[in-house]
Amino acid sequence: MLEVSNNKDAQTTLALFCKVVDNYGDIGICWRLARQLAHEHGIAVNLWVDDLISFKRICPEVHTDQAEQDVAGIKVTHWRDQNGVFTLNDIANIVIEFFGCDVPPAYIATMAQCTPRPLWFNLEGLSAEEWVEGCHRLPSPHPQYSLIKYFFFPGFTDKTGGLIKEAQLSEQRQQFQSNSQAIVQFLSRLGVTAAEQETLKVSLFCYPHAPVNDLFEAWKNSPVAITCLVPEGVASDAITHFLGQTAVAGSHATQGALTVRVLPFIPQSDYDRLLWACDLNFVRGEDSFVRAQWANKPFVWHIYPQDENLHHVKLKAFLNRYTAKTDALDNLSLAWNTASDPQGNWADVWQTLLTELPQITLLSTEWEQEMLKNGNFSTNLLQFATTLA
Ligand code: TRH
Repeated sequence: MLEVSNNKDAQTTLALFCKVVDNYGDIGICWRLARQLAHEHGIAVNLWVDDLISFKRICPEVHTDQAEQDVAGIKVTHWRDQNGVFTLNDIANIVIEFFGCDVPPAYIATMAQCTPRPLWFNLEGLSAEEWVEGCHRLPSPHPQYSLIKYFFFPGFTDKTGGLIKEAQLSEQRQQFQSNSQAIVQFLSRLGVTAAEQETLKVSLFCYPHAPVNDLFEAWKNSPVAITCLVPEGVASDAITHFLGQTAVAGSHATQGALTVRVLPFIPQSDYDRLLWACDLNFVRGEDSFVRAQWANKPFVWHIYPQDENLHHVKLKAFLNRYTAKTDALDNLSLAWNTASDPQGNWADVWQTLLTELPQITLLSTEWEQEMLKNGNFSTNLLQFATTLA
């Protein structure tokens, strides 16, 4: 047990504050971390989240009308505003704010009255850029109180916090991937037909501005049949255009070598299985991007867009580090993020990548082993916390 309270027998408590800026990545990461801290480290976790509707999309057990609820052994508090009155008993031993999301002022003021002081971390976004190593674990003293907040960065090297990965994940993935019946049952449950399951299966999760139409044109002329599985709500305009009807779960159409099938938006654990079941995954943001790396399948990342194309710098920083790739994967990744112009050569880029998919799949296993050498994000965080306690 992490000893950060006066009472050595007490269970360590942790408050994780999450504001959903947009989409599902903020709550997706926090929910994953909350579960791991509770289930693997025996910590009493209180997840504060401002948007229960987004949370419910990835975790259907969530009730959107409850101020407090228990979900999978984690206390979930609907974080409605910055007000609130807190006593010393309300304050957790460890406080994590996701992405500088501003813990309520009264909570911070009460933290400052605790003995010992809670350990306070700001959980930062994932980037492969060099500067991350220099900022990881940096202290930031509070201007008013005797409190220090530490920046903690996920990352791809041993000078960062590493990546979030559950202890049993590789084993679960291997069991699933080696059980063809389990894969058939899973895909059938999502409505994927037996014939579609025989084709090259590609999952598609991207932002609306991705050049989906260009890729679909290349796929229509692909030498192998492709089934593109796209959760409802993703790239809806492009999917509707292809289908010739509104893109709702269950709708599908075939043009040339390409079948596009719209899936329901699935719970987070099923999304992992989808990545494991497909031959190639298009992922985005941060959490699905990391999960694709644990799927041991080739993937193409659609990075979250930033002003002045800053995201292109981040994309290239990752591609420079990433070893499970070929030139064709680099080319498609850059074109997919409009960081390069394939000048009408989408078909060439695709066909080269297609022949290299088996090689990239093998390299993905090596990448996973490399990343595991950096340790696990939650364990690294708790080890760092122990040094501060
Ligand atoms: O949804 P994202 O684009 O999220 C984020 C946010 O935009 C955030 O503000 C930004 O900081 C970050 O990207 C970079 O992509 P992400 O991170 O991949 O999160 C998606 C989550 O949704 C992930 O936990 C997987 C989950 N998911 C499901 O549970 N079911 C599904 O069907 C799909 C497609 C995803």
